[in-house]
Amino acid sequence: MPYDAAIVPAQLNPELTPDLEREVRFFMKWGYLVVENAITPEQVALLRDALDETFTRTKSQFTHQLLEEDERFAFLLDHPPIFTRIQAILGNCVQLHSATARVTEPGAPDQSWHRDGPWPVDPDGTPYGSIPGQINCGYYLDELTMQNGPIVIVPGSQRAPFKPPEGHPRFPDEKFVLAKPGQAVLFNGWLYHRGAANKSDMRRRVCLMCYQNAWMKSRESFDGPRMTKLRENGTPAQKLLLGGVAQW
Ligand SMILES: O=C(O)CCC(=O)C(=O)O
Repeated sequence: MPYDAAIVPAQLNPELTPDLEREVRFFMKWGYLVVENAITPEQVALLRDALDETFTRTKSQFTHQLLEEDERFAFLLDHPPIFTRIQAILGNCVQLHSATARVTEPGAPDQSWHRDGPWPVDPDGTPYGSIPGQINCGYYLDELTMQNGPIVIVPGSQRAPFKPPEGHPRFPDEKFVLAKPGQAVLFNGWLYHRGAANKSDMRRRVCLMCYQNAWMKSRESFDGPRMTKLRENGTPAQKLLLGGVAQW
């Protein structure tokens, strides 16, 4: 399958500022990073409107292929405050795994602990050095509280060479991330995580943009009209993100 070789980055790693280096170190140690001012109040309002309209249409807890649903989601693909950090951690060869919105209704129960990928983990990687690289970015559009169900994580668990337990038992060092609209929560797909029960009387809305090494398989095909157009006419990074190198 031919692909445009010009969309393949010339270097694997970008140059990092000292601040970015510090954030990368934090992420590598703990498996998550809360990014302040990731989106503006105007962008929060725009995403809320777009997601509310999408949810009215689909009536579905999950919206997959989110970027096809509404033009207002499009900027999330390579939104600089996040994409810069994704590239700082994963390198320049990055592909989108999926773009999803999740609307958690009042009364929704606790999610079980899970990892997003099926691949086993070894903290040492393989002799070659490979470790599956996938980072999810949650833009929480409602302030997370202990009532509406924060995302719960076990910092450092991305390196555990065993699966999380079934259900949602407590971990002594679990952390309830009380994210605010405007912040974004980056988390390693192999971090033990779960959304807590929504005991409030309001919906809890999140857009999840999931990135990975460009050589991993994506969940979504990005073959709807909006993304097909962008893969043909976008920047080299956008083309790569949307699976511009499908096979080689
Ligand atoms: O709802 C959340 O905060 C986490 C979502 C999640 O882990 C998932 O959809 O797999």
